[in-house]
Amino acid sequence: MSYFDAKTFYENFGVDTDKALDILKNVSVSLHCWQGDDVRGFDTDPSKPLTGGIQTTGNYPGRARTPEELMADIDEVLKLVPGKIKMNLHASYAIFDENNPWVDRDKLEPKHFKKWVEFCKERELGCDFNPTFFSHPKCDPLTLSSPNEETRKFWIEHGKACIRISQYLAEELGQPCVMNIWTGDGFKDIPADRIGPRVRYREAIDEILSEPYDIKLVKPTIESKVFGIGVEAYTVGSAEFALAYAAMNMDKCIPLMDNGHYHPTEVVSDKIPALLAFFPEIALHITRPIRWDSDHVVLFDDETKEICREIVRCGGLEGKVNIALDYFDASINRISAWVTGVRNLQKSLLFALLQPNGRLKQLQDASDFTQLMVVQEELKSAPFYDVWQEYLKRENKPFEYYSEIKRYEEEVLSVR
Ligand code: RNT
Ligand code: ZN
Repeated sequence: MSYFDAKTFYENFGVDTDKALDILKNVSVSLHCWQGDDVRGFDTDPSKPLTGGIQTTGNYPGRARTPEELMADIDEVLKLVPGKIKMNLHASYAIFDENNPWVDRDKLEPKHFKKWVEFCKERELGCDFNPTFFSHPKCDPLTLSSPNEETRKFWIEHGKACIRISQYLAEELGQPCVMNIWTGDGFKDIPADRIGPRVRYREAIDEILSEPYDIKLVKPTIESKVFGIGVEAYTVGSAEFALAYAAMNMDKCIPLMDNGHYHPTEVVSDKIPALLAFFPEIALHITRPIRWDSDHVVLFDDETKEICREIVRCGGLEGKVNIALDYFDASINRISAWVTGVRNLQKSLLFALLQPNGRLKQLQDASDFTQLMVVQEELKSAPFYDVWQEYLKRENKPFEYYSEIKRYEEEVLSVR
């Protein structure tokens, strides 16, 4: 089928494919820098294991080991993905050199991210940011919820430094910076005191957010989690904790949902409209959990499509939903992991934009559940692929991308 035929097909359902493509190309998707180097960063010993309940598995060759390598890899990704990309950095990706020697995380400054700003400016990208509360000797193992005054203070100072860096990124790049607060704080086994760490965590976030920032430029988000590896029994920043914090501090921050952070039968697609009934703005980490928060590459699968359908149906593309990717696979080519995930998210957004949402809502409101099922099922085999191809064509991106990734692997990654 040609794009013209596909367009006519969708028109019969009242869907304008050109309009969908125009919307899609302006949807900002935050690209997580940490897929390129297995969440190692540049500020700690890369031979030390990750902590905080997250893990990368696999040792596919070619991991980026320096800022230069990571930036080159991101450029390769940008060549192959359509749409509007925003960078997403962690504080652990600070760049140190002769003029700016290593400092610990509580002493980080905007200047340590100057090279990233230059990188983003040259490519006209915005940038999101994350304090890094894991994989560091000062995790005792707790960070912001630690009973140890000195530990907690260190991490609060880190959080405040990150607010200043986020404000700098937003001002320099002319786009708001979403700054996500996530800690892996928790316990391997049944704790004796569950409320103590949570009260300390609440107070620590209060202190971080007392650092001055312009809420139009810096958007702090609070990410919850159910459990992590080695932290199976108790997570300080649980779903109720994070949501309650965001709800009580709506003028200061936004809730963030990662779809790997819930019990396996819970779905974030259903939580999006629940939150948007109260919050003017929310944030998402889109990932693929297999049985747990395994952070597999995002696929064009049912839940990703459903998440995107809710984003579209709830008006999320009009500034209500901040979309970021969050996964890390070290067992396959990392560029391919990145590109495949971004493209699948874009595909899912396109799929959602090609639904006759107004008509489907009418059928639901008229209790015509028979026709609702029939129409939705028919649309699953609509000529979606032709519209996707047209999108790539308009965006000047290759349809087949594996051969380019293979070339880059042979010429660049395999000689690292
Ligand atoms: C971990 C959280 C968190 C991290 C990144 C690296 O479970 O999802 O968002 O993946 O900050
Ligand atoms: Zn996440």
